[in-house]
Amino acid sequence: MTREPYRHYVWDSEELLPREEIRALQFVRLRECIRRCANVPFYRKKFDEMGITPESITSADDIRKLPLTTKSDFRDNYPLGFLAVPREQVVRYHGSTGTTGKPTIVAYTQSDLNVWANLCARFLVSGGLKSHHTVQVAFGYGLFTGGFGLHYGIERVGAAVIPAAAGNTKRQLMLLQDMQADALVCTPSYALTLAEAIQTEGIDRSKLALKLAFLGSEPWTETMRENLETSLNIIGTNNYGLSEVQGPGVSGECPERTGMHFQEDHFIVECLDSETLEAVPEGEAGELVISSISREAMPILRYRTRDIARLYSGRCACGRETLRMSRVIGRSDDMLIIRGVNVFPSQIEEALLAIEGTAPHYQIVLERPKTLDEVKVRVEIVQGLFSDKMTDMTHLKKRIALAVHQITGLHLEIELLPPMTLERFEGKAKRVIDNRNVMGR
Ligand code: DLL
Repeated sequence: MTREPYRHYVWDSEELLPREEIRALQFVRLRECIRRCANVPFYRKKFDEMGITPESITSADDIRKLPLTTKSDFRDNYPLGFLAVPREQVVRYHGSTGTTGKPTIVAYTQSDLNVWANLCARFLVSGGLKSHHTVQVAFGYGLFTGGFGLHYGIERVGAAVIPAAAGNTKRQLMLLQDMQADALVCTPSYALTLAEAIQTEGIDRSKLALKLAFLGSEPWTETMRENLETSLNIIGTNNYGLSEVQGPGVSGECPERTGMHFQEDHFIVECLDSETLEAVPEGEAGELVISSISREAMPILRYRTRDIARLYSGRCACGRETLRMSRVIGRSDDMLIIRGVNVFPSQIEEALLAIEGTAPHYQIVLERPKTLDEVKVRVEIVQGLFSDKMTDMTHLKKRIALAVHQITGLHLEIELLPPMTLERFEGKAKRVIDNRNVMGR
């Protein structure tokens, strides 16, 4: 790929702040943030108990002295217990759909929306977006932050948005062809669904104008990226975010692709051991804990994301000196403990995709017929390779089992499926089917 000079991948000058200036800005913003948090009863109580005042914070490192916030704190303060401004200053609400019951509601002032659009513009530009591009957004528009977040970021860059919204794959394909979008925004698993549909519908790839894809909102692997880049003929960049601290725009990749740059002038990120809550050494996997230090409506301190990733420091060739995060290895709540071994679905994906002949469609099924957990990995075979010949399939199964063993250390049961057997996704993929609680009912 011939690449333009790095300045073409930078949206605003703050992105290139030297490290010391980032830390100085974080300190100033953190103090202001603590003042705002004092309007939130949950934090006020904690501050009183812990003796925290804005003046007791003397550097950005003092983030460690502050209380943690968890998903259940949001639940306990549903819907608007974390609001730090009078309700009349709120101009937008979003939320994340929890797996259990009520969503987590997040609120934004006009200034929060402005910052958000800017932060999305940053990762879009660092992934190659230009004002002359047309972008098809295939994320849900609604409480989910993906659709609206990316939408306003794209407009901020001056590119044109096609707000196609999630799903309706046939219509997505029609729009891609007719409107000649250069860029696509969706989850990696939906990009896969689209790539597959392009093939099955017999659409001539050269008739599409797609060049870029901004993919995020769920874990995916490097092999999945290679797969999507080849099948869609795009450059796919990864971006990360979560509703509780804003939505998309928390971090995103630059052309170097050596991790996603944290937007550290607006967020302070830590990487902690989930058990001890101590910082892990740089480069080691831990839980990301994020504070949104510039938000007005809902400033959040040290939110335990449950996302497991690694953090790296050091100046990137792109000029940014912000911390970079690795791909999300998995969520601590998605971590499977199989016969005492910790496994993330992404590790199983990595193993499956390393084997030629497997399709990137798989499911991990957990069952507990008696007292022990049993795990089956169901994986689709690519068109043309699924064979009636027992020996071929047994051989393939063995190779997959070996690859899974090499990466996870576990011998798991593998089930091969004909193409197009498993469910396809419009938003975030659901890879783990946990039947353990329904067994024996
Ligand atoms: O998914 C925000 C978002 C929208 C990010 C669009 C990027 C693009 P939630 O629905 O609150 O918000 O889900 C947040 O999704 O804690 C991660 O577990 C996961 N996640 C988000 N981005 C990535 C990514 C949006 N690039 C949760 N890689 C987070 C892996 C991701 N996981």
